[in-house]
Amino acid sequence: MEKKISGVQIECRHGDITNQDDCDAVVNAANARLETGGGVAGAIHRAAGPELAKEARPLAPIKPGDAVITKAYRLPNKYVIHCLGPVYGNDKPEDKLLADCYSNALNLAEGNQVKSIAFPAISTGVFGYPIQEAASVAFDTILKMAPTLKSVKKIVFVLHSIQDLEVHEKVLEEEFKNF
Ligand code: AR6
Repeated sequence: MEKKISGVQIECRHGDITNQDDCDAVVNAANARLETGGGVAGAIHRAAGPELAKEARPLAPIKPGDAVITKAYRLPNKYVIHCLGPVYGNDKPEDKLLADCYSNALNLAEGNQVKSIAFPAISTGVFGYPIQEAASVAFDTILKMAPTLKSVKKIVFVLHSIQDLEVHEKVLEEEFKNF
């Protein structure tokens, strides 16, 4: 599914965040130490190689809502933007902290002349954020920021399951009605 707002294309696709060769940057659903881990962080660090953890180490620890940028090494992208999402039910207010991840990631992308960026569904795995609520926070933040973006022209949501893809498509459709 693809939508356009203020010249910014927003796309939802099924896939793996490590295979997004049409995007300048990919976002990592990181841990505070910016180390490898499970889910997205494990996949990104495995695919990028050990240089990624080496560059990231001095940037850690990060707080929920923060984003930092590194090179992408063996990934087919220029940059990895590492975001620490909130742990649902623990880091509060979780909706603001999750929104901060998306806005801070997009601001870093803008500052580094990134034209296209791929996001996973931050916080919706190990961190337990309900998928539909998380999608609503993500799209609300992105649609509000779209008119201010100068460099970023394509934002892709990469969903690991068809079910998560369907939820995102439905929420994106709904959110578009509010803009
Ligand atoms: N590509 C795209 N999406 C994926 C992939 C992939 N390769 N693998 C999983 N997902 P998670 P979090 C989906 O747990 O909730 C890590 O261990 C997954 O189905 O990666 O922010 C870190 O070290 C889910 O919908 O991130 C942290 O400690 C979404 O990506 C912690 O988990 C996010 O799942 C971060 O937890």
